[in-house]
Formats: sequence, C-alpha cells, structure tokens
Amino acid sequence: MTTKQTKNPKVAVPVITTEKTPIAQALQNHLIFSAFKTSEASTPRDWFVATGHTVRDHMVERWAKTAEAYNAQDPKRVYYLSLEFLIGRMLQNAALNLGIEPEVKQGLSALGHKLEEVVELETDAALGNGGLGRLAACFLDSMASMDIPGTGYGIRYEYGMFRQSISQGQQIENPDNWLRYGNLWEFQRPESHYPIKLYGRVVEFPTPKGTESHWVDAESVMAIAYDMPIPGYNTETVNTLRLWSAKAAREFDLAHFNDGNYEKAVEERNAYENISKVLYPNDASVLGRELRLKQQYFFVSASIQDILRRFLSKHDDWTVLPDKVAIQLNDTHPAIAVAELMYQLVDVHHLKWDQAWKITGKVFAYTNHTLMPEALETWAVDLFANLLPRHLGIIYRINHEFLQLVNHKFPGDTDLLSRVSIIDENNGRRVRMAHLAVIGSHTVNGVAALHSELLRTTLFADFNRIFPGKFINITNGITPRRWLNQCNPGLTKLIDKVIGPDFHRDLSKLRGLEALAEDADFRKTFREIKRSNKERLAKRLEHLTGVRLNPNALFDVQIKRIHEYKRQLLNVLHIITLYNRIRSGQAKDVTPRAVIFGGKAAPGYWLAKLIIRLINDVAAIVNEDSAVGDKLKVVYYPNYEVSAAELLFPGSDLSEQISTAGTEASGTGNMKMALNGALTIGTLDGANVEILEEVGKDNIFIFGLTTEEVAEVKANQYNPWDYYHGNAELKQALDMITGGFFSVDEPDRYQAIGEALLNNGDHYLLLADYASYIATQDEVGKLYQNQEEWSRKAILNVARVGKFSSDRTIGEYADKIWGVKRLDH
Ligand code: 62N
Repeated sequence: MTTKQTKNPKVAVPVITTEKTPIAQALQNHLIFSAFKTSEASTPRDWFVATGHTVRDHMVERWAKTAEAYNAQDPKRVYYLSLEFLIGRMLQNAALNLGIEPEVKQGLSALGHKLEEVVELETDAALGNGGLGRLAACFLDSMASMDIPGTGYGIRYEYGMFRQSISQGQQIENPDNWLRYGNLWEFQRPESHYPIKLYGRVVEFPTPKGTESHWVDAESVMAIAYDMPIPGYNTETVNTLRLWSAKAAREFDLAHFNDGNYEKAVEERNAYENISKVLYPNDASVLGRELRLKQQYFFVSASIQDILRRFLSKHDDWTVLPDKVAIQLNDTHPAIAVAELMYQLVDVHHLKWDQAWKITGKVFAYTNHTLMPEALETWAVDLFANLLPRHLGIIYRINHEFLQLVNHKFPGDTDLLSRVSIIDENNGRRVRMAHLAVIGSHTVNGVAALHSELLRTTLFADFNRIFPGKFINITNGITPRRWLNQCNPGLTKLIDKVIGPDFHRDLSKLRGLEALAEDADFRKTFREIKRSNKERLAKRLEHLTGVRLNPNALFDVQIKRIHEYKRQLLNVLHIITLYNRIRSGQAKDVTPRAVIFGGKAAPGYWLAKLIIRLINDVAAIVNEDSAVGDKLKVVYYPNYEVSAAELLFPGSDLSEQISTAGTEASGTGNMKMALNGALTIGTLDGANVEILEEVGKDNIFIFGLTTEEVAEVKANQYNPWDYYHGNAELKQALDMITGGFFSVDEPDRYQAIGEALLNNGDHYLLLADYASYIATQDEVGKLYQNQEEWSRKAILNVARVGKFSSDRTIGEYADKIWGVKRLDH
C-alpha cells in the first residue's frame, strides 16, 4: 500500500496497488465487479472483460506515473500526427509489454481458461488502411519502449477499416462497428475539449501595428479527447495515444425542436458528428472530398491547441517552443498543421508573422510515404477557401514569401517558380499539400534508402536544390514485440534458449544465431516450429474457406493491399503457368505449393476488386482439378487485418514482395516475413534492397528490372505485345484469363485485365518481368526440396534482419529529426 496525496486532502487516502493482488484473484474480482457475472453464468467474453481489466489495472498505475514524470521533468516531447493508427488488438501486447503475460496465463489456467482463446475475443482496432497506419502503431510501441516522451494524435473513428467478406469470389464490404461491445482501452477525457472552427469569412482590421485578420461567422464543432495507454516493453513508461471525437457544440437546435421538426433539429448535430464517423478506405488515390479535409483540419486543430495549452502551462516565451515541441507529420494528411500553427501563433496569440514563421519552421518534420502521383494530396482552391478561408490566406502568404526566396536564389526561372509553388495553376488551381509540408518542415524523410534517393532526384528534385540537406532517409522498421515475441512464441523461446534474452532490447543481437544455421539439430527444431505455425494457419484457413492445405507444401504468401503496382496479377500469372505445366505433365516432381493471398481493395478501385475476383476464380478451378491434387492450391484469406497478419507471417515460407521497381516506398510486411523465417522473392524495390544487403544475395531471390531499367524500358517505347508473342507460357496464361477459361459463365469478365496488360501499356511492366519471375520461382521450388539448405537460409534471414526493428528507426528519428532524449525514471 502506498499513500497518495490528493490536492485538498481531508485525510490521506491509501491506494491499493496491483502488486499486492495475485492475478488469479484479480481475475475473479473483475469477473464479478467489471463483467458483473458469477463464474457459473460467465461467457468467454466475460473472461475477456475480466482479463482486460486485470491487465489494464497494471498499466494505469504506470501511466499516471509517466504523466507525472513528464510533467515534473518537462522534457522536449514529440507529437506524432497521423490520420491512421492501425493498432490491432491490445490485450496480449499489453500483458507482454508489462511483463505479466506468464502470470496472466497461469491465473487464467487455474480458473480453467486459456489466454490464447481469451485474446481472440478482442476486436481489432483497425483505424488505418495499411502500411502507413501500421507504421504509426509500431512507432508508438518503440517510443514507449525506449522511454521517449512521445504522444500520438489522431481520430477516434466510430467505424474503422471496412470488414471484407468474400462472396462468390468477390469482395463485399461491411461496416467495422468496432466499438459495439465497448472499448476497454480508451478513457474519455471530457475536460480536454476544444472548439474547432469551420467555414465563415475573414475580415481585415487595420491596427497601429499593421492589419489583423479575423476569422468570423465560423461554425463550430467540439473535439473531445479519448486517451489510450501505450505501454513500453520492459520499462515503466506508458505513453498516450490521444484520439479526437467530434461532438456538436450544442445538442440540437431548440427552435426546430419547439416547432415539432425533430428531424431537422438533430440533422445539424449529425452533420458535425459525421466528421469522426468513418475512416476513408482509400490508400493510394485521393478523392478530394470536403469531409476528408474537415477530418484533417478537425484533428490537426485540436492537437495543435492541445500542444500549445500544454506548452503554455509551463512557459511564456514562444521562442522556447521548438526546444519543447517536435511535431512529425505522417504523410501530408496532417500538413494543414503548418498553417494551423501559424494561425494559432499569429491570430490567436498575436505573434508577429516573421517570428511565428521562424518558430513553425523549427517544429515540423514531414515523412513522405509515396511517389505515386495519384496519391499526392491536392485540394481545389474553391473548396479550401470555403471551408478554411483564413488558412488559405495564410498559405498564400507562406507561398508568396517562399517564391520570393526562390526567385532570389534562382533569378528569372519562372518554370521553377510554377513547379514549386504551393498553388498548382495548371489543373484548375489546387493547393499542393506536399509543397506546404516541405516548405513548413525543417526535415523531410523518405522511408527506405531507394525511396529517399528517388525523392531527392525526382519528386522533390527542385526542392532539394532550394533546400539542400533538408531531405534525409530513415528506413522503416517493425516492432519485434508484436511481430516476433507475440506472434511467434515458439521461435522466440528457441532464440531465447540459444542466444539468451539480449535480442529483446537490441534486435541486432539476433546475429548471434548465424552460427547456428550450420547446426543440423538447430535447423530441425527451427523447422518443427515453422511446421507447427503452418499447421495452425492451415487449420484457420480451412475453418474460414473450407480449403484444406497440406502443411508439407511450400506456403507462398502475398498479403498486402490490392494494387496494380504491387502486382498480385504477376503472382496469378505464375500460378496459371504452374497449373498448365501440371496439366500437361511437365511437372512430375514439382514442389507442392499453397499460394495464399490476403488484402483489401479500396471500395472504389474497380480493377483491384476484379483482381480479387480473378484470384478466387483461378482458385476455384485449380483447387477442384483432380489432376492437380496437393501440387497446387490457391486460397484467399478473407478480411486481412493485424490479428490475421499475426497468424500469417509465422506460417509463411515464401514472402512475395514483387512490386515494380521504384513504386513501393518501403514495405514493412517484407520485414515481418524475414523476421519470422520466410525467404523473400522480390524486386529491387523499397526496403527489399536493404533486406538484400543485410541477408546477402545467396539468401534471397531477387528478380526483375531495376528502377533504372524500368525507366529505360519505358523511355524506349515499351510494347507488352512483344513479350506476349515472345513467350508461349505467358501467352497461354493470358489467353486463358481473357478467353474466359476461369469464368465460363461470363467469358468477358476479365477483358479489362487483358486491356490493362496489353492495350493500355502495361504500366507496371508485368510482361517485361514475367520470364525473370518464373525462372526465379523455379529456383525457389527447387531449393525447397532441399529442406536443410532452405532452413539454413531461413535461419540466416532471422539472424540478419535485426536492422529492421522500429527501435532502430525511432532512435534515428530521435537523433536526426526530433532532438528528444530518453526519460529517466
Ligand atoms: C505505405 F491520401 N503507404 C507505403 F488518402 N499509404 O505504400 C509502403 F490517399 O511502401 C510503406 O512501407 C508504408 O506506407 C510505411 O511507410 C500507405 O500505407 C496509405 O495507407 C495511404 C492512405 C491514404 C492515402 C494515401 C495513402 C490518401
């Protein structure tokens, strides 16, 4: 028992700490006091509630202490602004990070329950699309684990990423009502709320000190904070993810209510509260909808107000702000923050423009995640002017001063001015958010070495001349807690046993495994673990799809969002090629393969949905063909999400990372696969390049054109027909798709795929890379027949990918961008 002083204590109130309560006891108490059930009446979900509360109690004590320590030490803090945090489930991760997983397991088992079953009852928090959102979640874990004072800011979407089901081979989208049964991990903070202005107009007032701008006649919506604890691994630190929810400033319009017009009375309220209703499920092309800009401004304005309130509670000198606050922009989605900080400093706190701009430029840094032109956010000036009139004015002034600077540095280069302007004048006047982010930030980083180099030489080449040194690389990483410890306990225990626990703090220590690749006994144990992970996966797949996989087959896995550039279709062409070889008797001793796909298509991305349908149509034919048997199976894992990934990565043998060189910024699934002992078949794209550097060329299967070669082929009038006519297997596979072999009831179903690949220029060069891919897949199949060699290489992969821990990544952000230090407890 400890004694805690409250502000005005009449008596000192003793606080009973969780240390004193055995976990089994706490579980039973919570079953009664939190789930309100007796043991006899309890359902499995009640045990989830009891377990969640028990683990949560251990977290909140440390959470409060962390907040106190930050408050007392007032260190520089980092704020990670992101429209997406794809955190998945919390229970097991929290228990693991807090170091109480074994006790929770024991406690449950003493009461007749299994932790593995209890954790399955938690709904994923799917507040993100894919890699970008998951990266944000890994970063939160690493910041907490490294005692870095870091806070995430985002939106508490009422509906997260849609849930995918597959019906007659096609994707069906269902709403993700993740809060239906409540959320154990969130704490509403009604005291932390801010008004957010929208619409209205700007009036200019002359004052003795110059003109003042006032944003007037604006509408207002409230942002209410919900906090989620982020426990560090093996440390006392528990950081915070603060998510904003929209609430109408008044419940409803009483005038309408009194008139008896009840619908009208709640309509307006609903319109405001829709701001935090649902995550946009587009992950590669921007729609330009007003509601999306509202979401962006809503969470950015609330976050900046919150950050400044915290700063002002300790300081009154604004020049100190950059010594206390670092703000990271996760892509351009929160880039309006640059204008919002200027608005707060100049209009609300009355700083001079020049001083405010100096401060702003020292606070922000921006991470770019894509080179794809269709994913670069721009807003029509008219839409912007209507919703955020004052911010458009601020952006115009930022732009004006920036263009003056450019003109001074490169006099007379008017083309350059129009290329770098924040306003694109060539497509009906649009605000380019990436330009605002670059100009308003002191540092801009790409997410893998190749990607960062391409940023400097292509997308941001002009800016790199204007701001030399601003553009750096920080290669992505993944948290080893979730992506090794938690999802692969068998492998983790084995590693613990042979090299000791140091790798938990420093993943590069996995290098200690290298020598064991030569040890036949070790290889055997390693294979047995992989085998049991594959059995676990096969069991789930059979339950979900009815397709039964042979765990002896090579599990060939491609799990990621569906996109033309990621080239799931190239994988399909390989499957059809194998199928044709088997049917024609050319594949007598082919390696049995199970090809597994998973991933969602954006609901409006018609061709991506057609690709899903093709995969399922091909699967239906191949899986039913008695001439094929166990040699080839194809399955689609429905509703790929974080919790599914935790099952899929450990159960994979082959990692498909086959995007066209120069298109995938980094990839992070590639890292998760290698860490769990899968070999990669991949192009020299994104972080694959660095995985190759780490594991060595003998332990990875690289194929296809390089980025330079892609550019060259495209410059020399690439003609996919040449490849089609030049390769009989390719021609046969494509003809089967377009000729209706896999869609007899509707022979034209896949015409559009033929069009994209042959008549529309095959933008992602599938045909150019086909032969190289097939030849490399043949080598993969051959190697798999030598299980000793295969496991030797797989072990070397595990041993050599320690670089890709997000702890390393966050260490680099902390040193090179944020200037923040680890906190002492
Ligand atoms: C991924 F603005 N990006 C990269 F609405 N984007 O593709 C991957 F259109 O290579 C990286 O490894 C990963 O980031 C982490 O750096 C990504 O996931 C999105 O999800 C996204 C979401 C919305 C938009 C654009 C992109 C929008």
